[in-house]
Amino acid sequence: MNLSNLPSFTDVLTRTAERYKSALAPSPCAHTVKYTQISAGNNHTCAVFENGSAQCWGSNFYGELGIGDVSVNNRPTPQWVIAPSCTFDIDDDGNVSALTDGLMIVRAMLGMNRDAVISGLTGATATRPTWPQIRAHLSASCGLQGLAP
Ligand SMILES: [Ca+2]
Repeated sequence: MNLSNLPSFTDVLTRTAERYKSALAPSPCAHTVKYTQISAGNNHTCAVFENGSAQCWGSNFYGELGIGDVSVNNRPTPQWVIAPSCTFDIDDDGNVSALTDGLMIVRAMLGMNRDAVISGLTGATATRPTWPQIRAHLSASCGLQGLAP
């Protein structure tokens, strides 16, 4: 075996450094849109793109990220914010009323549940006449997380 053909230790280090340099160096971002606004809370950050879409990352304990899911409390990578499709016709009876729909929202936000929220407030033609249906609507469509079961 001819040991004179082996690379020197310095050559090996130099080649190894060159090989991994590209992996360590930042590469240009592939996004074609840019952030226009960034807002940071204590444990989360949200950014708005110039097209109006938004991403948030960080703590999601209270649903801060707006991703419609609080099952994972921490999201270190940017998550697309789900645009709420909330209608204030909470019981879906075709009528938006502060005295019925608005009061149900207030009751739910105060921690009430079941009949304590809906009693006497759902319309006769409501397609969401029960607490589970209303709770699901408030949670999934309106982004109200942590409502009483
Ligand atoms: Ca209604």
